[in-house]
Amino acid sequence: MLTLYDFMGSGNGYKVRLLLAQLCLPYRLIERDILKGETRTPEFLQKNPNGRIPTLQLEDGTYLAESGAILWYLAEGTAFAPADRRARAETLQWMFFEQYSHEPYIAVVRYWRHFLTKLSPLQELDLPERLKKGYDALEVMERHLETRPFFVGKRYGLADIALYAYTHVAHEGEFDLARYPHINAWLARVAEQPGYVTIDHKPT
Ligand SMILES: N[C@@H](CCC(=O)N[C@@H](CS)C(=O)NCC(=O)O)C(=O)O
Repeated sequence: MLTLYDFMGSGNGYKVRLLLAQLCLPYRLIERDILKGETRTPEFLQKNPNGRIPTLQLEDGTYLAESGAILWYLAEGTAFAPADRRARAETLQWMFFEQYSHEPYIAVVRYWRHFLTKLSPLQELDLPERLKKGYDALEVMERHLETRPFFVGKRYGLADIALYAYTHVAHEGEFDLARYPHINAWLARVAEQPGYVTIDHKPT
């Protein structure tokens, strides 16, 4: 059986838990508290030398890290990963966008404001720029969704899962999503997908 190492508040981990639920794949969840450094222990670093969740242990005992890589591994050959060359590349385009232009701002600001009791002076200094870049990413998404139901083609898939995870909790970083009608309509469409689970979902 698959084993997922995860922290329940994590959007990166939620991407994997959401897809696992939608694929109806059974798995074992092992929680690691990132606030207590539990992904930085020698034991965990043997599984993922980068010291981060999500980390998935496959049936053969090997480990796979990085939410995007795990999503592709699990979705290969299913309707969540397109078969068409152009659509596969577009899916990657949005997943790289999420990792470089979205997550470092929207997820990091949410982490600071939602999980930490106090920001460090450096974080306080960095906050306005992170907020600006987070809103830049939301603008790009809003424009793309003006004319489309989902990020790639007409179908819900990996790009939506990757971008949904931190966008739907962006308000926990005090991002104001009210000004993005197309993003809000897309968030609602994602939440209507078969097998959808919320960010606090654990396997039974
Ligand atoms: N690019 C990675 C990011 C993973 C990541 O940043 N994980 C965070 C939680 S969301 C973590 O494990 N932090 C604990 C630490 O760095 O010690 C992914 O997409 O999986």
